[in-house]
Amino acid sequence: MADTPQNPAPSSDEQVQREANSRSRRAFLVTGVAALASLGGWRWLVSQPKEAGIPRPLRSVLEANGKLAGEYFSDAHLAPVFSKRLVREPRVNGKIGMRGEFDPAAWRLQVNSFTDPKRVQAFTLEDIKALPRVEITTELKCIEGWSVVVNWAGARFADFAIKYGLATPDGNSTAASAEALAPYVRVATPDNAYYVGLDIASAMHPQTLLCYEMNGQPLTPEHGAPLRLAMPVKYGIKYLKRIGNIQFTSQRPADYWADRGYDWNAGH
Ligand SMILES: Nc1nc2c(c(=O)[nH]1)N[C@H]1C(S)=C(S)[C@@H](COP(=O)(O)O)O[C@H]1N2
Ligand SMILES: [Mo]
Repeated sequence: MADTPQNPAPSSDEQVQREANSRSRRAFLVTGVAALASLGGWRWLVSQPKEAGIPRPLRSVLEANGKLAGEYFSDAHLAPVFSKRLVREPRVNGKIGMRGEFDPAAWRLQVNSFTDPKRVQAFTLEDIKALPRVEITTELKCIEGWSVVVNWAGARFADFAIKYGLATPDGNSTAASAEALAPYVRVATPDNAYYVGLDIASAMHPQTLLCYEMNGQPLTPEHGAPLRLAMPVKYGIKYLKRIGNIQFTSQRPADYWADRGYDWNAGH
């Protein structure tokens, strides 16, 4: 989070609300869950017995993960989507972890193995771009009190984790049980100066993206090139720019702003 909020770029609330209401969140929910179901890794999950419409293993993982609980996939927890006509350029807000020397050409996304954190896999931007491209237009809300509608493009975090079997101890994307999934994810800048902690349900949420484009353009360095998080179910503090490292973990990871008194979940 940056310095003092200046020149906030508020979206027209009324217009935004109208757009939100004109869309069927239910339809979007179905699309999101169907997208998960189409991934081989989730096939076992959706075939499981359901409890209130949510496959039981996922529900138990969600419950084990605390207050977000089994309501997670209800429409109340899908962020509204908007028309692209409403997008604005967000100001550059927050430069923690982005100040040092940085060579985008040498950049790799490093992922520590869940079971053996010393084992690191490196991915290129091309690896991320090879995953299905997903575009969403949602509201970026900063905890400082401003918000702006932004169009994000990138890969679903879930597609990445599932394709490479990153969230399971055996590196297998078809986990035998949901309990085998890492309960948490830590994401940090290459210099580790900015870091966020995520529960696995938020990380695997269908609207959580590893983004390489913003408002139809490649990400600029100030907005987090080559890769940043966008997760519209959370406040902007979780939209970590310039991702360097991802770690699946069983311990709830530290979080830069939670360490400074903000809510660790930072949902809204
Ligand atoms: N590396 C890094 N990422 C960050 C921050 C930061 O200070 N450093 N600030 C966060 C905050 S508080 C917000 S609101 C958003 C703002 O994104 P933007 O600069 O693209 O508008 O980035 C988030 N990601
Ligand atoms: Mo923010």
